[in-house]
Amino acid sequence: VLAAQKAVTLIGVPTDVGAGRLGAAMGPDALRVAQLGRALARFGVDVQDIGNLAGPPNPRGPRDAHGLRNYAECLAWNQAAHDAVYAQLQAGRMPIMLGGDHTLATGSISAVARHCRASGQRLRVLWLDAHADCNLPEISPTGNLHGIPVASLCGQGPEPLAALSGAIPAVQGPQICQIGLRSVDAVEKRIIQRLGLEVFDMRAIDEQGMRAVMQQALAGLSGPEGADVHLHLSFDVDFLDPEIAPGTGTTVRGGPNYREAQLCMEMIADTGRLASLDIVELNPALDIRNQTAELVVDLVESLFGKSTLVRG
Ligand code: HAR
Ligand code: MN
Ligand code: MN
Ligand code: MN
Repeated sequence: VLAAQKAVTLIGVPTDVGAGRLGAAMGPDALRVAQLGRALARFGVDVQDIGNLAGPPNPRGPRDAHGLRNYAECLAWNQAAHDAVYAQLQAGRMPIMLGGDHTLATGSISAVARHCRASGQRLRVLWLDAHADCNLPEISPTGNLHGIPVASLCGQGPEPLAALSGAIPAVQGPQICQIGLRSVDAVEKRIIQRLGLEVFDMRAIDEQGMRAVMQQALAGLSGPEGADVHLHLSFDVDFLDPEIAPGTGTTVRGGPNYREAQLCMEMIADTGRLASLDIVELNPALDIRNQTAELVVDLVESLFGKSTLVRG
């Protein structure tokens, strides 16, 4: 196994309160039906599935005074995700959060940031997504909280969410590397610059290829120089091209194909630093015979070291 951890805990967080359409709440069970746990166990990983966290239902509310929908419910789910992810990290296990919409990365990555602060590790976040997710409440075109987690983590936006890790900001912009972007709102382009995010959009992948992009994204992680790095992967399923991954709520055409996505995962595995993972925005209501969940399981196998040949 090439992940930093041989003991993994699956944490289901069944909610879509941060999304514009219903269905991501069924994501955790779709991943279980696709046998995620069993796939990891085949690599000798000790897998524990602690089931689903509990939280409020989706009120499908209007935009509030700050421009956000379902803020109180989002905060409750994120607090629950934070607490569960932090408990697993403290127990020395690798949390895999099964979302749920991408708002939940605020909770999970806040927990990882807290853990890194306590243990003196350096945190690096890889954010695979079609979207930048760095909107601010007032300027969000939709009011959906899954459009703002990167801003929250970088200390922008609504205070209780931004403060979940116990320090503001939880993460510095340059610690976050976004890959696969192809739908960025006009104001987000400025925020990306202001926060100092490292971004490889689809044009970078087209021009340089996935291999060169991942070499840059993962620079300094392998070997002794990266020994104290905790690598977190936040995997939004809409990163993938909709032709291969239709089961997600905000598809954008022109994403990585199957081979590119596999290479991306294989190169992350090769670093040996992966220590926590979010799988978010899987929407079984929009999927075809669970194919997107099955593809995600296939990709996670690569993330844990599945390869065609003995390498290295
Ligand atoms: N940028 C848009 C917004 O803020 C769309 C966000 C898309 N949703 C996601 N996030 N799936 O990655 O609403
Ligand atoms: Mn996202
Ligand atoms: Mn997205
Ligand atoms: Mn760690």
